Amino acid sequence: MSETIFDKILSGEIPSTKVYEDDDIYAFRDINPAAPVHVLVIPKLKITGFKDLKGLSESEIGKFIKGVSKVAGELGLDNDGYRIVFNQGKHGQQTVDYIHAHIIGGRQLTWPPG
Ligand code: DGP
Repeated sequence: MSETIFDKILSGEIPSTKVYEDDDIYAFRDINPAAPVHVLVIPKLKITGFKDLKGLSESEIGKFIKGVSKVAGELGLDNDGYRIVFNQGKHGQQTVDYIHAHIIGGRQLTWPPG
């Protein structure tokens, strides 16, 4: 698995604005926010994308998803809501091959996405 920009963010080689970290996940602000709140959450155990979830145990997946929920709550988004996005592959416009959940909120979002 080749090293990605998110590997470097996790190691501290590339700076990021951290919003939350525990033993299992790291959350940081997206460099190109699509909304007033736009945070990326990665599991510390790397897989390349959503299609590779089988590479994590059910416990690890649970910790990741629960972590995403916790971060969204700590960002103050629970009341008004938010969107979670996993971009996968070319058609999904995934640009970084390290699985990441986008937490997007802080304004009224529209549907469907483009
Ligand atoms: P995706 O298209 O799902 O692969 O989204 C990757 C996101 O990563 C995109 O919204 C921009 C963000 N991003 C790319 N490079 C950096 C970086 O160096 N720092 C931060 N904070 N975010 C980045």
